Amino acid sequence: MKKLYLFNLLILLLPFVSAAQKQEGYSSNAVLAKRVKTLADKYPQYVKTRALTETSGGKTIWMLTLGSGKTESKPAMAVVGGVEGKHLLGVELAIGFAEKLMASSSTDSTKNLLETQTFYIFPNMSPDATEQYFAPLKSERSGNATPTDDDRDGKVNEDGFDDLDGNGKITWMRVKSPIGKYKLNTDDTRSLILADPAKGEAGNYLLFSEGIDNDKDGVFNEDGLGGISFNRNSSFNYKPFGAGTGDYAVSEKENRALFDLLFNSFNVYAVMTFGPANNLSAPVQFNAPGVAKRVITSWYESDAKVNALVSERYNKITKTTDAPKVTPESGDFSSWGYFHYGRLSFSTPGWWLPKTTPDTARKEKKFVNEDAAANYLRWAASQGINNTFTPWKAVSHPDFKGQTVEVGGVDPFVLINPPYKFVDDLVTKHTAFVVDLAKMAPHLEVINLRTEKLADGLTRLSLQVLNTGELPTYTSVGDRSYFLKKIVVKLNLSPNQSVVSGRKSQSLESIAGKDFRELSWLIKGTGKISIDAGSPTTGNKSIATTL
Ligand SMILES: [Ca+2]
Ligand SMILES: [Ca+2]
Ligand SMILES: [Ca+2]
Ligand SMILES: [Ca+2]
Repeated sequence: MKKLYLFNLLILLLPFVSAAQKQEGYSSNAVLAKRVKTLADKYPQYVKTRALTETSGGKTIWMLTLGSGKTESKPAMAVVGGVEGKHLLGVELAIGFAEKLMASSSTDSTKNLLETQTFYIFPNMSPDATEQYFAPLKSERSGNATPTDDDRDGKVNEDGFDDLDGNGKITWMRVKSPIGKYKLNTDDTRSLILADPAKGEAGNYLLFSEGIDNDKDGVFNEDGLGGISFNRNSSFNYKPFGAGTGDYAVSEKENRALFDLLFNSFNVYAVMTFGPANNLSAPVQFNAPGVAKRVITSWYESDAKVNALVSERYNKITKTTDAPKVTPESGDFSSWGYFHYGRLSFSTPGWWLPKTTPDTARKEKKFVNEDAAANYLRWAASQGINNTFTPWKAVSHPDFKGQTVEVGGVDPFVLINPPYKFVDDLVTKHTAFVVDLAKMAPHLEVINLRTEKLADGLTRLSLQVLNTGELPTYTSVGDRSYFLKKIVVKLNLSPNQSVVSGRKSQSLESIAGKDFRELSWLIKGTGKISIDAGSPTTGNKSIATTL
């Protein structure tokens, strides 16, 4: 009798137990720390974790090293998430990659990958900012906790968002006004669009983020929480004095710590960023004047060709379409990865709002005015999502006495982060892509070693140094950088041998994917001779023969 009761109780509790074990949503810093620790505990032979640094807000920047044996002497890829604090998905794609790769670590192909390559994973570079998603007041934030005076009025954080309707999230505020530049979108009157004076349209709404002008300077929410953005503080195309850029490039601890680590990691052949920039759905375009300048602004032609090859794979594997065109913001991390770090640098947001088609069953018409909010609402309806829009509701507002002020609109975060139930599939696809990219890595082989006896005790020794990978041994932009090492080929001679022609030690210019270099020497003397070839991004090979 008692047994039966217990059994029934267990059956009743089961759904709750499994729900509690399942990952229910995006990860807070506490949950991310747990996921990092779980990986290190579960796969000690492959996973090493460390705190790279702490942000000004006291939050840990995690680093995971995946691989086996001497990880620092194998070709490596850096995988970086959370470069943009609003983009929670980027964190999931980076840590999710580590989890999926480890989950497959008993298969031969993953084992082989982990024996030959290293992955440096930085799942969240903006932990101060991403935490705003989990805060009692939910609002989009890019900056860390460094205090900034964004509007240079001598005061810090004096005018942040204000939750006027008390719903725990910062949405939008519209004010009826004849000087307003916005009008209701006739395709969906829940959204507002800019009126087009060229078409004789007049605006009748002012549109702001939700809040009051706390410091009465006439501007709304111009300087709130959120200091310096990781993705605007890099040295390439750095623009000082902008909101969130910092006083100088790489002023922030997290930027500095990551850049120092990467500059010291000569073995990194590619940087994979999960962030706003996107050169994977469509590759960068080579632009000749852009590489003729002293400070180059275009990818080199050969590197752009590699980008095109990688982009082709990305589209094939992830099957994503309709990606919007994005211009990287100034000081962004992914551009730094190419222009200043000199590596192949790839980036994708991983998800974007699909282009919707009208649902005729719902009597929807084709949009006349393209608008992200209207498109989102149509897409959300098709997905059965009906809790991410706050209906516009009048509030009394101290800065607009006697005017109609309404608060409402689309929730923060939802335009760039999909519902969490989509995340697992996105992680699976992007993990498959990153693994494929790793398989394209430069890889060195020394082949066709031949010896030919000549007169006077001389031997001609020749061989080919082959790059079996599809990526080059280093980039064209890397030629301008100290931080990329060339392949060095070195002869180890026996005591009675000498090199008559050819160099005992030489470095090789970049070898393109599937390409090779032919080398030959004239050697005097007999006995054993060995040749070492290698570089940090390609791995090393040794080959020996007897003359
Ligand atoms: Ca200020
Ligand atoms: Ca609100
Ligand atoms: Ca203000
Ligand atoms: Ca405010």
